[in-house]
Amino acid sequence: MTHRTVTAPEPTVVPGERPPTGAQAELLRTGMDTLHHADPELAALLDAEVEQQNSTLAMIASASTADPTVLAVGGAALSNVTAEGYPGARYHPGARQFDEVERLAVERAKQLFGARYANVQPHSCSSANLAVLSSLLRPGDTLLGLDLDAGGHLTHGSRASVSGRHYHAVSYGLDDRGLIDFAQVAELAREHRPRVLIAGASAYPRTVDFARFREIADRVGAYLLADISHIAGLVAAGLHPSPVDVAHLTTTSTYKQLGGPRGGLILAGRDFDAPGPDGRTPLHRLMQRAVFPQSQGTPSPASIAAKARAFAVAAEPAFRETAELIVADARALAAELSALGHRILTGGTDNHMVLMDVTGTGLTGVTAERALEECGILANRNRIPGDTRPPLVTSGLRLGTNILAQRGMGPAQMRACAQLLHLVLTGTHLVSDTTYRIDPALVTTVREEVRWLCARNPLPIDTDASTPVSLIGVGP
Ligand code: DSN
Repeated sequence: MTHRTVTAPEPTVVPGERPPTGAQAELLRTGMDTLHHADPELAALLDAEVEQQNSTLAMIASASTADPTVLAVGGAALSNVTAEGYPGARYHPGARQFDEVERLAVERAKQLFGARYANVQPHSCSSANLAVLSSLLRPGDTLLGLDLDAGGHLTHGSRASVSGRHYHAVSYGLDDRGLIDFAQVAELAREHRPRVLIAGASAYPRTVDFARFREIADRVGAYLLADISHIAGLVAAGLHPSPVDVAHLTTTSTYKQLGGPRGGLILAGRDFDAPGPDGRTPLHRLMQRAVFPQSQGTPSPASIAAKARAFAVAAEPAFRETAELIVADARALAAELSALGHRILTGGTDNHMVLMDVTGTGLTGVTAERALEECGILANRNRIPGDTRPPLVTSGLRLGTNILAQRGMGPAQMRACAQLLHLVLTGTHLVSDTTYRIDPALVTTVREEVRWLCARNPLPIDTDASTPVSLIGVGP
Protein backbone atom coordinates (compact mmCIF):
# COMPACT_ATOMS: atom_id res chain seq x y z
CA MET A 1 0.00 0.00 0.00
CA THR A 2 1.48 3.37 -0.96
CA HIS A 3 0.93 6.51 1.03
CA ARG A 4 1.04 10.17 0.16
CA THR A 5 0.72 13.16 2.35
CA VAL A 6 -1.07 16.22 1.06
CA THR A 7 0.22 19.31 2.75
CA ALA A 8 -2.29 21.93 3.82
CA PRO A 9 -1.84 25.15 1.83
CA GLU A 10 0.19 27.74 3.72
CA PRO A 11 -1.93 30.70 4.84
CA THR A 12 -1.30 33.59 2.49
CA VAL A 13 0.59 36.34 4.27
CA VAL A 14 1.28 39.52 2.35
CA PRO A 15 4.81 40.83 3.15
CA GLY A 16 4.63 43.69 5.61
CA GLU A 17 1.20 42.62 6.82
CA ARG A 18 0.40 40.98 10.12
CA PRO A 19 0.02 37.20 9.89
CA PRO A 20 -3.50 35.95 10.64
CA THR A 21 -3.18 36.02 14.42
CA GLY A 22 -5.92 38.56 15.08
CA ALA A 23 -8.42 38.32 17.88
CA GLN A 24 -10.87 36.33 15.77
CA ALA A 25 -8.30 33.73 14.71
CA GLU A 26 -7.22 33.30 18.34
CA LEU A 27 -10.81 32.88 19.41
CA LEU A 28 -11.50 30.18 16.82
CA ARG A 29 -8.32 28.32 17.76
CA THR A 30 -9.05 28.57 21.48
CA GLY A 31 -12.60 27.48 20.89
CA MET A 32 -11.62 24.36 18.98
CA ASP A 33 -8.79 23.50 21.38
CA THR A 34 -11.05 23.91 24.38
CA LEU A 35 -13.84 21.92 22.75
CA HIS A 36 -11.62 18.86 22.56
CA HIS A 37 -11.17 18.94 26.36
CA ALA A 38 -14.56 20.32 27.35
CA ASP A 39 -16.74 18.23 25.07
CA PRO A 40 -14.74 15.41 23.50
CA GLU A 41 -17.92 13.62 22.43
CA LEU A 42 -19.03 16.52 20.23
CA ALA A 43 -15.50 17.29 19.06
CA ALA A 44 -15.09 13.68 17.94
CA LEU A 45 -18.28 13.87 15.92
CA LEU A 46 -17.10 17.05 14.20
CA ASP A 47 -13.72 15.49 13.42
CA ALA A 48 -15.41 12.34 12.11
CA GLU A 49 -17.50 14.50 9.79
CA VAL A 50 -14.38 16.04 8.26
CA GLU A 51 -12.93 12.55 7.84
CA GLN A 52 -16.12 11.38 6.20
CA GLN A 53 -16.21 14.29 3.80
CA ASN A 54 -12.59 13.68 2.90
CA SER A 55 -13.06 10.00 2.22
CA THR A 56 -16.45 9.74 0.50
CA LEU A 57 -17.41 10.54 -3.06
CA ALA A 58 -20.19 13.04 -2.48
CA MET A 59 -22.47 13.35 -5.49
CA ILE A 60 -25.29 15.11 -3.66
CA ALA A 61 -26.46 17.58 -6.31
CA SER A 62 -27.55 20.15 -3.72
CA ALA A 63 -24.22 20.21 -1.90
CA SER A 64 -20.82 21.74 -2.31
CA THR A 65 -17.78 22.12 -0.09
CA ALA A 66 -17.36 25.53 1.49
CA ASP A 67 -13.93 27.10 1.35
CA PRO A 68 -12.21 26.86 4.78
CA THR A 69 -12.29 30.66 5.01
CA VAL A 70 -16.07 30.58 4.60
CA LEU A 71 -16.35 27.97 7.36
CA ALA A 72 -14.09 30.02 9.64
CA VAL A 73 -16.04 33.23 9.06
CA GLY A 74 -19.26 31.37 9.85
CA GLY A 75 -17.86 30.71 13.31
CA ALA A 76 -16.99 34.36 13.96
CA ALA A 77 -17.79 36.18 17.20
CA LEU A 78 -19.99 38.39 15.07
CA SER A 79 -22.54 35.66 15.74
CA ASN A 80 -22.94 37.16 19.24
CA VAL A 81 -24.46 40.33 17.82
CA THR A 82 -28.23 40.68 18.06
CA ALA A 83 -29.44 43.45 15.81
CA GLU A 84 -32.77 43.38 14.04
CA GLY A 85 -33.32 45.59 11.05
CA TYR A 86 -30.96 46.65 8.29
CA PRO A 87 -27.61 48.50 8.21
CA GLY A 88 -28.05 52.01 9.60
CA ALA A 89 -31.57 51.18 10.79
CA ARG A 90 -31.18 48.60 13.54
CA TYR A 91 -33.37 48.03 16.51
CA HIS A 92 -30.38 47.30 18.79
CA PRO A 93 -27.09 49.08 19.47
CA GLY A 94 -23.62 47.58 18.92
CA ALA A 95 -23.98 46.73 15.25
CA ARG A 96 -21.21 48.90 13.79
CA GLN A 97 -19.15 45.99 12.40
CA PHE A 98 -22.23 44.03 11.51
CA ASP A 99 -23.59 46.97 9.51
CA GLU A 100 -20.36 47.11 7.52
CA VAL A 101 -20.34 43.36 7.03
CA GLU A 102 -23.93 43.31 5.79
CA ARG A 103 -23.26 46.22 3.41
CA LEU A 104 -20.24 44.34 2.10
CA ALA A 105 -22.28 41.16 1.59
CA VAL A 106 -25.01 43.10 -0.24
CA GLU A 107 -22.50 44.86 -2.51
CA ARG A 108 -20.66 41.63 -3.27
CA ALA A 109 -23.91 39.81 -4.04
CA LYS A 110 -24.98 42.61 -6.40
CA GLN A 111 -21.57 42.62 -8.06
CA LEU A 112 -21.43 38.84 -8.44
CA PHE A 113 -24.86 38.56 -10.05
CA GLY A 114 -25.06 41.96 -11.76
CA ALA A 115 -28.07 42.78 -9.58
CA ARG A 116 -29.55 46.12 -8.58
CA TYR A 117 -30.87 44.86 -5.27
CA ALA A 118 -29.82 42.12 -2.85
CA ASN A 119 -31.16 40.98 0.49
CA VAL A 120 -28.66 38.74 2.29
CA GLN A 121 -30.72 38.07 5.42
CA PRO A 122 -32.89 35.05 4.48
CA HIS A 123 -31.91 32.06 6.57
CA SER A 124 -32.48 29.76 3.59
CA CYS A 125 -33.87 29.84 0.09
CA SER A 126 -37.08 28.33 1.42
CA SER A 127 -37.38 31.37 3.73
CA ALA A 128 -36.53 33.64 0.81
CA ASN A 129 -39.20 32.04 -1.38
CA LEU A 130 -41.83 32.23 1.32
CA ALA A 131 -40.96 35.88 1.96
CA VAL A 132 -41.31 36.68 -1.75
CA LEU A 133 -44.58 34.77 -2.06
CA SER A 134 -46.10 36.32 1.05
CA SER A 135 -45.35 39.81 -0.23
CA LEU A 136 -46.74 39.24 -3.73
CA LEU A 137 -49.71 37.00 -2.94
CA ARG A 138 -52.67 37.17 -0.62
CA PRO A 139 -53.86 33.87 0.90
CA GLY A 140 -55.81 32.03 -1.78
CA ASP A 141 -54.11 33.81 -4.69
CA THR A 142 -52.78 31.65 -7.49
CA LEU A 143 -49.18 30.67 -8.11
CA LEU A 144 -47.85 28.46 -10.88
CA GLY A 145 -44.73 26.37 -10.32
CA LEU A 146 -43.03 23.15 -11.40
CA ASP A 147 -44.63 20.07 -9.89
CA LEU A 148 -42.57 18.52 -7.07
CA ASP A 149 -42.69 15.12 -8.79
CA ALA A 150 -41.38 16.67 -11.99
CA GLY A 151 -38.38 18.18 -10.20
CA GLY A 152 -39.89 21.24 -8.52
CA HIS A 153 -39.30 22.38 -4.96
CA LEU A 154 -41.52 22.18 -1.88
CA THR A 155 -41.82 25.97 -1.75
CA HIS A 156 -43.00 26.15 -5.37
CA GLY A 157 -46.53 25.17 -4.44
CA SER A 158 -46.32 21.66 -3.04
CA ARG A 159 -49.24 20.67 -0.82
CA ALA A 160 -46.66 19.57 1.76
CA SER A 161 -45.56 23.21 2.15
CA VAL A 162 -47.41 26.36 3.17
CA SER A 163 -46.79 27.50 -0.41
CA GLY A 164 -49.34 24.91 -1.49
CA ARG A 165 -51.71 25.32 1.42
CA HIS A 166 -52.00 29.09 1.83
CA TYR A 167 -52.09 29.75 -1.88
CA HIS A 168 -53.95 28.23 -4.79
CA ALA A 169 -51.03 26.37 -6.30
CA VAL A 170 -51.18 25.11 -9.86
CA SER A 171 -48.38 22.95 -11.24
CA TYR A 172 -46.85 22.50 -14.66
CA GLY A 173 -44.81 19.48 -15.63
CA LEU A 174 -42.47 18.00 -18.20
CA ASP A 175 -43.02 16.87 -21.76
CA ASP A 176 -42.26 13.41 -23.18
CA ARG A 177 -38.57 14.27 -23.46
CA GLY A 178 -38.41 15.27 -19.80
CA LEU A 179 -38.12 18.97 -20.64
CA ILE A 180 -40.23 21.77 -19.16
CA ASP A 181 -43.53 21.70 -21.02
CA PHE A 182 -43.79 25.35 -22.04
CA ALA A 183 -47.01 24.76 -23.95
CA GLN A 184 -48.54 23.56 -20.69
CA VAL A 185 -47.03 26.46 -18.73
CA ALA A 186 -48.62 28.92 -21.19
CA GLU A 187 -51.95 27.12 -21.17
CA LEU A 188 -52.14 26.91 -17.36
CA ALA A 189 -51.10 30.55 -17.09
CA ARG A 190 -53.90 31.55 -19.49
CA GLU A 191 -56.43 29.45 -17.64
CA HIS A 192 -55.50 30.29 -14.04
CA ARG A 193 -53.99 33.81 -14.37
CA PRO A 194 -51.42 33.26 -11.59
CA ARG A 195 -50.10 36.28 -9.77
CA VAL A 196 -46.70 34.58 -9.47
CA LEU A 197 -45.02 32.21 -11.92
CA ILE A 198 -42.03 30.32 -10.53
CA ALA A 199 -39.18 29.16 -12.74
CA GLY A 200 -36.70 26.90 -11.02
CA ALA A 201 -36.17 23.32 -9.94
CA SER A 202 -34.56 20.93 -7.52
CA ALA A 203 -34.11 18.15 -10.02
CA TYR A 204 -33.83 19.39 -13.59
CA PRO A 205 -30.69 18.71 -15.61
CA ARG A 206 -31.31 21.12 -18.50
CA THR A 207 -30.91 24.83 -19.13
CA VAL A 208 -33.88 26.85 -17.89
CA ASP A 209 -35.20 29.29 -20.49
CA PHE A 210 -36.02 32.18 -18.17
CA ALA A 211 -36.84 34.51 -21.08
CA ARG A 212 -39.59 32.16 -22.21
CA PHE A 213 -41.02 32.10 -18.70
CA ARG A 214 -40.98 35.90 -18.63
CA GLU A 215 -42.92 36.12 -21.89
CA ILE A 216 -45.60 33.88 -20.42
CA ALA A 217 -45.63 35.84 -17.15
CA ASP A 218 -46.00 39.14 -19.01
CA ARG A 219 -48.87 37.81 -21.10
CA VAL A 220 -50.93 37.17 -17.97
CA GLY A 221 -49.60 39.97 -15.78
CA ALA A 222 -47.77 37.65 -13.37
CA TYR A 223 -44.59 38.29 -11.45
CA LEU A 224 -41.80 35.94 -12.44
CA LEU A 225 -39.79 34.47 -9.57
CA ALA A 226 -36.63 32.59 -10.60
CA ASP A 227 -35.28 30.17 -8.00
CA ILE A 228 -31.69 29.40 -9.01
CA SER A 229 -30.68 27.52 -5.87
CA HIS A 230 -29.22 24.59 -7.76
CA ILE A 231 -27.49 26.52 -10.52
CA ALA A 232 -26.41 29.71 -8.75
CA GLY A 233 -22.72 28.87 -9.18
CA LEU A 234 -23.14 28.34 -12.91
CA VAL A 235 -25.13 31.58 -13.17
CA ALA A 236 -22.47 33.50 -11.21
CA ALA A 237 -19.79 32.04 -13.45
CA GLY A 238 -21.69 32.95 -16.63
CA LEU A 239 -22.23 29.32 -17.59
CA HIS A 240 -26.02 29.39 -17.36
CA PRO A 241 -28.18 32.29 -18.60
CA SER A 242 -28.85 34.63 -15.69
CA PRO A 243 -32.45 35.37 -14.76
CA VAL A 244 -31.52 38.41 -12.66
CA ASP A 245 -32.53 40.94 -15.34
CA VAL A 246 -35.22 38.68 -16.77
CA ALA A 247 -37.27 37.70 -13.73
CA HIS A 248 -38.84 40.24 -11.39
CA LEU A 249 -37.10 38.54 -8.49
CA THR A 250 -34.48 35.84 -8.14
CA THR A 251 -33.84 33.69 -5.09
CA THR A 252 -31.11 31.23 -4.24
CA SER A 253 -29.67 29.30 -1.38
CA THR A 254 -26.04 30.14 -0.70
CA TYR A 255 -24.72 26.68 0.11
CA LYS A 256 -25.76 24.50 -2.79
CA GLN A 257 -23.48 25.56 -5.61
CA LEU A 258 -22.11 28.84 -4.28
CA GLY A 259 -19.93 27.13 -1.68
CA GLY A 260 -21.29 29.46 0.96
CA PRO A 261 -22.84 29.01 4.39
CA ARG A 262 -26.39 27.77 5.02
CA GLY A 263 -28.58 30.65 3.97
CA GLY A 264 -30.58 32.34 1.26
CA LEU A 265 -30.46 35.41 -0.93
CA ILE A 266 -33.00 37.55 -2.78
CA LEU A 267 -31.88 39.45 -5.88
CA ALA A 268 -33.53 41.85 -8.28
CA GLY A 269 -32.18 43.32 -11.48
CA ARG A 270 -33.88 45.49 -14.08
CA ASP A 271 -37.23 45.29 -12.29
CA PHE A 272 -35.95 46.11 -8.83
CA ASP A 273 -38.19 49.18 -8.65
CA ALA A 274 -41.16 47.79 -10.60
CA PRO A 275 -44.36 48.28 -8.63
CA GLY A 276 -45.61 45.59 -6.30
CA PRO A 277 -49.21 44.31 -6.27
CA ASP A 278 -50.47 47.60 -4.73
CA GLY A 279 -49.30 49.36 -7.91
CA ARG A 280 -47.03 51.68 -5.91
CA THR A 281 -44.47 50.08 -3.60
CA PRO A 282 -41.32 49.14 -5.51
CA LEU A 283 -40.29 45.51 -5.34
CA HIS A 284 -37.02 46.22 -3.56
CA ARG A 285 -38.84 47.96 -0.73
CA LEU A 286 -41.41 45.17 -0.56
CA MET A 287 -38.60 42.63 -0.26
CA GLN A 288 -36.90 44.48 2.59
CA ARG A 289 -40.14 44.33 4.58
CA ALA A 290 -40.94 40.82 3.41
CA VAL A 291 -37.78 39.48 5.05
CA PHE A 292 -37.74 41.72 8.14
CA PRO A 293 -40.06 42.12 9.97
CA GLN A 294 -42.65 40.12 8.06
CA SER A 295 -41.02 36.71 8.01
CA GLN A 296 -37.79 36.81 10.01
CA GLY A 297 -36.54 38.48 13.17
CA THR A 298 -32.87 38.81 14.02
CA PRO A 299 -30.58 38.07 11.12
CA SER A 300 -27.60 35.72 11.47
CA PRO A 301 -24.58 38.08 11.40
CA ALA A 302 -21.83 35.46 11.09
CA SER A 303 -23.73 33.69 8.32
CA ILE A 304 -24.04 37.00 6.50
CA ALA A 305 -20.29 37.49 6.91
CA ALA A 306 -19.72 33.99 5.53
CA LYS A 307 -21.96 34.87 2.58
CA ALA A 308 -19.80 37.96 1.96
CA ARG A 309 -16.73 35.73 1.94
CA ALA A 310 -18.36 33.15 -0.33
CA PHE A 311 -19.40 35.84 -2.85
CA ALA A 312 -15.76 37.01 -2.97
CA VAL A 313 -14.55 33.46 -3.54
CA ALA A 314 -17.17 32.98 -6.27
CA ALA A 315 -15.92 36.10 -8.05
CA GLU A 316 -12.42 34.65 -8.43
CA PRO A 317 -11.31 33.10 -11.74
CA ALA A 318 -10.73 29.75 -10.00
CA PHE A 319 -14.45 29.54 -9.22
CA ARG A 320 -15.29 29.81 -12.91
CA GLU A 321 -12.73 27.12 -13.73
CA THR A 322 -14.39 24.82 -11.20
CA ALA A 323 -17.81 25.68 -12.60
CA GLU A 324 -16.62 24.72 -16.08
CA LEU A 325 -15.36 21.44 -14.70
CA ILE A 326 -18.69 20.84 -12.94
CA VAL A 327 -20.53 20.94 -16.27
CA ALA A 328 -17.90 18.95 -18.17
CA ASP A 329 -17.92 16.33 -15.41
CA ALA A 330 -21.70 16.02 -15.38
CA ARG A 331 -21.77 15.55 -19.15
CA ALA A 332 -19.02 12.93 -18.95
CA LEU A 333 -20.70 11.14 -16.04
CA ALA A 334 -24.01 11.01 -17.92
CA ALA A 335 -22.30 9.71 -21.05
CA GLU A 336 -20.36 7.02 -19.15
CA LEU A 337 -23.41 5.82 -17.26
CA SER A 338 -25.37 5.74 -20.48
CA ALA A 339 -22.63 3.73 -22.17
CA LEU A 340 -22.84 1.26 -19.27
CA GLY A 341 -26.53 0.76 -20.08
CA HIS A 342 -28.24 3.04 -17.56
CA ARG A 343 -31.17 5.25 -18.50
CA ILE A 344 -30.28 8.90 -18.03
CA LEU A 345 -33.28 11.22 -17.99
CA THR A 346 -33.37 13.69 -20.89
CA GLY A 347 -30.40 11.77 -22.33
CA GLY A 348 -27.78 13.96 -20.64
CA THR A 349 -27.32 17.23 -18.85
CA ASP A 350 -26.53 20.92 -19.30
CA ASN A 351 -25.67 21.61 -15.68
CA HIS A 352 -24.21 19.81 -12.67
CA MET A 353 -26.94 17.24 -12.35
CA VAL A 354 -27.50 13.77 -13.74
CA LEU A 355 -30.87 12.10 -13.18
CA MET A 356 -30.86 8.36 -13.45
CA ASP A 357 -33.63 5.79 -13.64
CA VAL A 358 -32.46 2.82 -11.51
CA THR A 359 -35.30 0.48 -12.35
CA GLY A 360 -33.15 -1.17 -15.02
CA THR A 361 -30.91 -2.52 -12.24
CA GLY A 362 -33.93 -3.95 -10.42
CA LEU A 363 -33.39 -1.56 -7.52
CA THR A 364 -35.46 1.22 -6.04
CA GLY A 365 -34.07 4.71 -5.48
CA VAL A 366 -33.75 4.23 -1.74
CA THR A 367 -31.97 0.86 -1.96
CA ALA A 368 -29.60 2.27 -4.57
CA GLU A 369 -28.91 5.25 -2.30
CA ARG A 370 -28.24 3.05 0.73
CA ALA A 371 -26.06 0.53 -1.09
CA LEU A 372 -24.00 3.36 -2.54
CA GLU A 373 -23.65 4.99 0.88
CA GLU A 374 -22.44 1.70 2.33
CA CYS A 375 -19.72 1.81 -0.31
CA GLY A 376 -18.74 5.44 0.38
CA ILE A 377 -20.67 7.09 -2.46
CA LEU A 378 -23.34 9.67 -1.65
CA ALA A 379 -26.20 10.29 -4.09
CA ASN A 380 -29.82 10.76 -3.17
CA ARG A 381 -32.96 9.00 -4.27
CA ASN A 382 -35.24 10.99 -6.50
CA ARG A 383 -38.63 10.53 -8.05
CA ILE A 384 -38.64 10.35 -11.82
CA PRO A 385 -41.46 11.43 -14.15
CA GLY A 386 -44.31 8.95 -13.95
CA ASP A 387 -42.83 7.38 -10.82
CA THR A 388 -45.27 5.00 -9.16
CA ARG A 389 -43.18 4.58 -6.02
CA PRO A 390 -43.69 6.80 -2.98
CA PRO A 391 -41.28 9.70 -2.28
CA LEU A 392 -39.38 7.77 0.39
CA VAL A 393 -38.76 4.90 -2.06
CA THR A 394 -38.63 6.35 -5.60
CA SER A 395 -37.26 4.88 -8.83
CA GLY A 396 -34.42 7.28 -9.48
CA LEU A 397 -31.15 8.71 -8.29
CA ARG A 398 -29.98 12.31 -8.51
CA LEU A 399 -26.25 12.73 -8.99
CA GLY A 400 -24.29 15.97 -8.90
CA THR A 401 -20.73 16.88 -9.76
CA ASN A 402 -20.16 20.04 -7.67
CA ILE A 403 -17.93 18.35 -5.12
CA LEU A 404 -16.21 16.04 -7.59
CA ALA A 405 -15.12 19.12 -9.55
CA GLN A 406 -14.08 20.88 -6.34
CA ARG A 407 -11.78 17.91 -5.78
CA GLY A 408 -10.25 18.74 -9.16
CA MET A 409 -11.65 15.58 -10.71
CA GLY A 410 -12.21 15.98 -14.44
CA PRO A 411 -14.09 14.09 -17.17
CA ALA A 412 -11.38 11.41 -17.20
CA GLN A 413 -12.15 10.55 -13.58
CA MET A 414 -15.88 10.43 -14.31
CA ARG A 415 -15.27 7.09 -16.01
CA ALA A 416 -13.99 5.77 -12.68
CA CYS A 417 -16.98 7.25 -10.83
CA ALA A 418 -19.43 5.79 -13.36
CA GLN A 419 -17.78 2.38 -13.11
CA LEU A 420 -18.01 2.43 -9.33
CA LEU A 421 -21.67 3.42 -9.48
CA HIS A 422 -22.28 0.65 -12.02
CA LEU A 423 -20.47 -1.96 -9.91
CA VAL A 424 -22.55 -1.15 -6.86
CA LEU A 425 -25.88 -0.84 -8.63
CA THR A 426 -25.50 -4.05 -10.59
CA GLY A 427 -24.00 -5.90 -7.61
CA THR A 428 -26.87 -5.06 -5.25
CA HIS A 429 -29.96 -7.24 -5.03
CA LEU A 430 -33.38 -6.01 -4.05
CA VAL A 431 -34.95 -7.82 -1.08
CA SER A 432 -37.89 -5.46 -0.61
CA ASP A 433 -38.59 -1.90 -1.78
CA THR A 434 -36.42 -0.59 1.04
CA THR A 435 -33.98 -3.42 1.78
CA TYR A 436 -31.18 -4.95 -0.24
CA ARG A 437 -28.38 -7.48 -0.20
CA ILE A 438 -24.81 -6.76 -1.27
CA ASP A 439 -21.67 -8.92 -1.14
CA PRO A 440 -19.45 -7.58 1.69
CA ALA A 441 -16.39 -8.19 -0.50
CA LEU A 442 -17.82 -5.82 -3.10
CA VAL A 443 -18.42 -3.20 -0.41
CA THR A 444 -14.79 -3.50 0.75
CA THR A 445 -13.43 -3.27 -2.77
CA VAL A 446 -15.52 -0.24 -3.75
CA ARG A 447 -14.85 1.51 -0.43
CA GLU A 448 -11.13 1.09 -0.94
CA GLU A 449 -11.41 2.38 -4.49
CA VAL A 450 -13.41 5.38 -3.29
CA ARG A 451 -10.75 6.14 -0.67
CA TRP A 452 -8.10 5.89 -3.36
CA LEU A 453 -9.94 8.30 -5.66
CA CYS A 454 -10.61 10.72 -2.80
CA ALA A 455 -7.00 10.65 -1.65
CA ARG A 456 -5.75 11.31 -5.17
CA ASN A 457 -8.19 14.20 -5.47
CA PRO A 458 -8.34 15.79 -2.03
CA LEU A 459 -10.84 18.39 -0.97
CA PRO A 460 -9.53 21.81 0.06
CA ILE A 461 -10.35 20.77 3.65
CA ASP A 462 -8.28 17.57 3.43
CA THR A 463 -4.97 18.20 5.18
CA ASP A 464 -3.60 14.69 5.42
CA ALA A 465 -4.77 12.39 2.67
CA SER A 466 -3.11 9.00 2.44
CA THR A 467 -3.36 7.12 -0.82
CA PRO A 468 -4.31 3.48 -0.73
CA VAL A 469 -3.63 1.31 -3.76
CA SER A 470 -6.25 0.99 -6.51
CA LEU A 471 -7.46 -2.59 -6.28
CA ILE A 472 -9.58 -2.88 -9.37
CA GLY A 473 -7.94 -0.24 -11.52
CA VAL A 474 -10.95 1.92 -12.26
CA GLY A 475 -8.84 5.03 -11.83
CA PRO A 476 -6.95 6.84 -14.57
N1 DSN B 1 -33.79 21.31 -1.73
C1 DSN B 1 -33.07 20.17 -1.28
C2 DSN B 1 -32.35 19.49 -2.40
O1 DSN B 1 -32.48 19.91 -3.55
O2 DSN B 1 -31.64 18.51 -2.16
C3 DSN B 1 -32.09 20.45 -0.16
O3 DSN B 1 -31.47 21.68 -0.22
